[in-house]
Amino acid sequence: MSANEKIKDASNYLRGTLLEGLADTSTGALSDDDTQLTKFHGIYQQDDRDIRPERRKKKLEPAYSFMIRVRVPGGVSSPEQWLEMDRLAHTYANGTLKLTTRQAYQFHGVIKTNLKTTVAEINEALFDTLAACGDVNRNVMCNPNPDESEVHGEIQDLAKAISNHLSPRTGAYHEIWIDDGSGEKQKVTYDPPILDHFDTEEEPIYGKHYLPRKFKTVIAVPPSNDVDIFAHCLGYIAIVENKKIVGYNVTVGGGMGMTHGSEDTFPRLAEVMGFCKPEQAVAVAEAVVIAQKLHGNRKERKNARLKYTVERMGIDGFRDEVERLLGYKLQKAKPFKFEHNGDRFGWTEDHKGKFHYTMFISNGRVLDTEDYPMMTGLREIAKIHKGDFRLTANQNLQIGNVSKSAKPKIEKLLKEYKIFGSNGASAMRLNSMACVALPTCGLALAESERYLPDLITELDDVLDDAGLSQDAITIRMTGCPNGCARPYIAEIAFVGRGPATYNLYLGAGFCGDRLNKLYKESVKAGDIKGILGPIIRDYALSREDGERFGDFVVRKGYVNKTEHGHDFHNDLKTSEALEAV
Ligand code: SRM
Ligand code: SF4
Repeated sequence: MSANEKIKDASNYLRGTLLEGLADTSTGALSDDDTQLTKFHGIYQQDDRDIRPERRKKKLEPAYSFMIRVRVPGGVSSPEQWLEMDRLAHTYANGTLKLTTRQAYQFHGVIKTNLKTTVAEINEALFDTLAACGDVNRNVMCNPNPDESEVHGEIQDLAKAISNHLSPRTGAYHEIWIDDGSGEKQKVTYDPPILDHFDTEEEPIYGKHYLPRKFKTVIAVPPSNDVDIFAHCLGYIAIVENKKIVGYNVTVGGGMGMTHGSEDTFPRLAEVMGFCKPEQAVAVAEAVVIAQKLHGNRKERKNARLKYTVERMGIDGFRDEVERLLGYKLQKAKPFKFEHNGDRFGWTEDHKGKFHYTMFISNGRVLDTEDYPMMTGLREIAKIHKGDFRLTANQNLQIGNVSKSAKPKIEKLLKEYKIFGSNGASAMRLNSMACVALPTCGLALAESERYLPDLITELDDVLDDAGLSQDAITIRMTGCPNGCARPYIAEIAFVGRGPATYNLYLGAGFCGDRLNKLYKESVKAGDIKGILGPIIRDYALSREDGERFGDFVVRKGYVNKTEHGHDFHNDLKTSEALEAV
């Protein structure tokens, strides 16, 4: 078993020595083993990397604090919940809210002595942080427009049902964070497992070792692939006939993370495994989770994700196992077509006459700056808004369910606080995402959130000159190869290698349906414009009608097409074509 498996084994269902560690005021940190367990409770220990060297010099312990991730199935919050998240960000965290690439909220900079109160207050706001991270099923994503059609409301319900069903049942979360002071053990009640594969009393689905690795579930409604379905362990593609969901194509085996220089690790797109009826969807999720629990690699964490299990067993072998656990066969998958990923900005009106306003939030960071008091503006909107706030899968925000009569008041506040759906940004910026990286992420090798906006400003000049500023091209950046902004399905991607140094990938599909390929290794930040500029200009001049940037760079031979995850590292580029360019 890997070290993490041993920690889980000894943890008494995720309790570890967390209560003791929280009470210890001699350090701002928790024990190493407990920092692995806090992830299951939605909490990561971090330190401020900007001041790490200075503190080391002064022989001080790192400036420890914690990141807390709030689980928001399908991304929907009420205005009251928004106000609470805003208040907690200012009271206990660093005064900003981070909207993640998986429709969740994150707080950064919460110190140990404030952890318990913050988590308890999150729960009082009717959210939780349980299973926001850790080796379990995490926040379930779906399109954030549940009122766009009846169908969208149904997938929102399915996201909640899967999220509830696959929540860990351990009482540890309540005992540690939501102690009511009575000294009584908190009772946790959840619906029982559906399938006949009961594990232990405390964790009937997961058992005491939980899953070998994190597990991610999403639901998509074609033609929008806003959730990037192929990047996730388990996915449901809604099949709609006569405005009704007749069932779902089930996808398995997607994932982004890899390690530089290790060809045994690679991003992989999920494959369609079959079709299930709406009433079977939750049982299918349980069966896929159990199949991964039984067959995932528990020795080597780097190869423990479901994508490697599916790669090893083959899609047919994996389907056979899921069907064995279900006790019935899945049907043959039905045709579907995605046309784009990313979000659509500005106002839309739904079938019920309600309005929804999607706004671009640069890398999901909600904060006030002198020029752009966005956080204050959203707070003022939340005070009068009767609808909801919906987090998208692309770090953006939708002010949802605005009535016709309330719309002018919201519009007035949007104007007053200079909030415009797309803020006049280029289409490339609107289709951009960067992960958090420095200074909080302990795994970052390079800047990401703090650098991508400036890089796009540089590239905007090239796009303007080439007449492409309104052409959508997906661009994503991550500070390391773990892939938190899903870079390997972006038409242009930068993946951190070292300080101000990135690998440049090109050629993914615009709908998130093809992986990209390494174009140039270890590019210095200052050289990026010079490298990308000529390719962008070539695209403007010689693209075919309607041809997307990702398809163009493949057709022109800048990179070869990646047909499958296991080809990702092969055949880095077509050198003759490069010479020709
Ligand atoms: Fe992630 C680890 C941030 C979405 C793949 N991710 C981390 C940690 C917790 C670093 C750590 O382990 O110490 C980062 C915390 C940074 C910080 O300071 O906040 C982190 N991941 C994020 C977020 C906040 C990025 C963002 O800017 O929005 C996203 C939170 C999502 C959420 O609400 O749950 C986030 N992470 C993703 C995604 C995208 C997705 O799921 O759609 C991926 C790629 C998809 C996938 O899972 O394959 C992703 N994160 C990883 C990995 C690599 C996993 C792997 O299979 O190798 C790690 C490292 C690990 O697990 O060991 C990681
Ligand atoms: Fe951190 Fe790497 Fe994820 Fe970026 S991609 S948040 S650097 S783990």
